[in-house]
Amino acid sequence: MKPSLKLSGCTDPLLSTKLGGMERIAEIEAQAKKDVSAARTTADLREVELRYLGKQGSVTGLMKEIAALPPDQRPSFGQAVNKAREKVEKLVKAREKALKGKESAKQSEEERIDPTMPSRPPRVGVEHVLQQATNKIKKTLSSLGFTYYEGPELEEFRYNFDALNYPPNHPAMDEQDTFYVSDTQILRTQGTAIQGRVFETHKPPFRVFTVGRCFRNEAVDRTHGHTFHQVDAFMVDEAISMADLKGTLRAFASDMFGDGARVRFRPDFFPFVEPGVDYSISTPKLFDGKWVELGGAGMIHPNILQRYGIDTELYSGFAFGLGVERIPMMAYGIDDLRLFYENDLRFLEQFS
Ligand code: FA5
Repeated sequence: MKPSLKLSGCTDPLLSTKLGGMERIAEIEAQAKKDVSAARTTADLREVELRYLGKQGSVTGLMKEIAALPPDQRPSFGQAVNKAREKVEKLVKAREKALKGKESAKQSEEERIDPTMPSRPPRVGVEHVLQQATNKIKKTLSSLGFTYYEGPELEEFRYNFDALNYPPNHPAMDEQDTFYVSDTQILRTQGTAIQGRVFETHKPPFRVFTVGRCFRNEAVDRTHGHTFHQVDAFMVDEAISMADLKGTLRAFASDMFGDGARVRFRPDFFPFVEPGVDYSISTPKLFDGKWVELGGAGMIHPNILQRYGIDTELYSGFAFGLGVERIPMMAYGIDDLRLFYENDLRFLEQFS
């Protein structure tokens, strides 16, 4: 005799039919078979599995009903449900294997590497435009007989100011406010700070230059940075005059900007030179031929030479200090120095 079912607690609509228990088992099994083979992906299959074998699944629902049957019907109904469950489990497993095989074949195809493809060309970097300018400056000044000297960026106050003839508390220092690390150590404001170090260790004649970073407490704009670069050079020998300074800076301008570059000197004040000038250049091609100031220059103040025991009757010297950023700005018509520091490759790669 076929077991009949009470339908209490049953959530599956199939079970609420009037079918006999065994027929319903067969029906659920048949439906499961169809659903399993209709699953196209392992994710679909997981849903089907839950629908039949999950906590709320139809096969699980059948199991729950065993207890509600009269005791004599329980064994045969229970066995039939168990068999159905095993069958559905097997079907799911077999389908899972097939789907996984297909999916991994598809994945390997998608991720296939073709070792015969030509490799991407290596990306070759470009030397930073300020480094290029620095190299060119070094080459030019070396060819004019100057020796490269490196001073520290974290400089002693006395080399940056006292040794350069700044009287204590002189207002000229206000123009070069900087970052103080201690009362005696600062981030150097000017390349000229190397002078004292060279005078302490060298005897004239000499021609020396340095290129490096300088720092100032500055409101940043198109032509001013809090960090920037300067080239600073000086020469001490017998009977050096303004003519030597002008000739050197004219040669420097021609080398950096070509023969069409013009130079201009106008009186200016710096505590460490007398007389002092500012140095500007103009080229017909750029900035409509307008004058652009590159830096300051002058004859080294006798106070400085005497401070280091140099006979000022015999020796004299000139010095100049220029902004490095101004050189590529002038050469390439760049009107904002902040571009050098933004590290935008679209800008930097133009200078290869
Ligand atoms: C000086 O620094 C002097 N040491 C130059 C000098 C050396 C004069 C030897 C005489 C003898 P000045 O503060 O003007 O001078 O700076 C020189 C150049 O450095 C400027 O013309 C400019 O090109 C560059 N410069 C100065 N401050 C900045 C800044 N904040 N950002 C970018 N460039 C700067």
